[in-house]
Amino acid sequence: MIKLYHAPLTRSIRVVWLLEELGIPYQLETRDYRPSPTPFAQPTPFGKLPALEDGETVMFESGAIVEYVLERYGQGRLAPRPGEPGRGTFLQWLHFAEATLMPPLVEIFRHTMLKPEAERIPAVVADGRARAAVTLNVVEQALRGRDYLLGEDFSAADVMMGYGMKMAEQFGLLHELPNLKAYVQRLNARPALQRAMGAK
Ligand SMILES: N[C@@H](CCC(=O)N[C@@H](CS)C(=O)NCC(=O)O)C(=O)O
Repeated sequence: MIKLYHAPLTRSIRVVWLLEELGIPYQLETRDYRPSPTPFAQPTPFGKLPALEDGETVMFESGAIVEYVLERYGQGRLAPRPGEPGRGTFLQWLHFAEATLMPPLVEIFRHTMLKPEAERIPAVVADGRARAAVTLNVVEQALRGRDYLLGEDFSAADVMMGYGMKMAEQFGLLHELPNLKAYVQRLNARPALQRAMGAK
């Protein structure tokens, strides 16, 4: 059975959410998130959350885990298959969610909550908010007239993006973005996300 290293509120929510959407059994190894000045300090394989063990496979990186789970257990659900129409757009948003949306949000998080107060730099927060605003607007435009990133159908790209969007909402960055506000509400209504948010 899949073993998933998880801490509430961390990116491991993405993997719990995906497993719940797909109805795949898993064993949760919940850890306390350890705020630490050095990265790779979590009590999991590789020191990061999430991490996944599935037989011989032990891996980290939430996007890679999502792709692995889809390939191994998805049976064609929640993603266009390689070569199918929509595959490129799916991969684009799946990777955008971690590689482009998360970095400015993480800077905001580090310099408003994670770091000791004396080490927080307000200019980094201001820069993060400005960069996040531009990035969020790209998704706002992409969601015009669409329920989900691929159109009518919810996909694992929404799982990846949803985590960052909930963080952006927490930082008050969605006020002027009606498509994103509606998108987050739509995602919040999904029972699988509700179960993931409550996973302990
Ligand atoms: N790009 C990685 C980022 C993983 C990551 O940094 N996770 C955070 C929790 S959300 C973590 O483990 N931080 C603590 C550390 O690096 O020690 C992913 O998507 O899984």
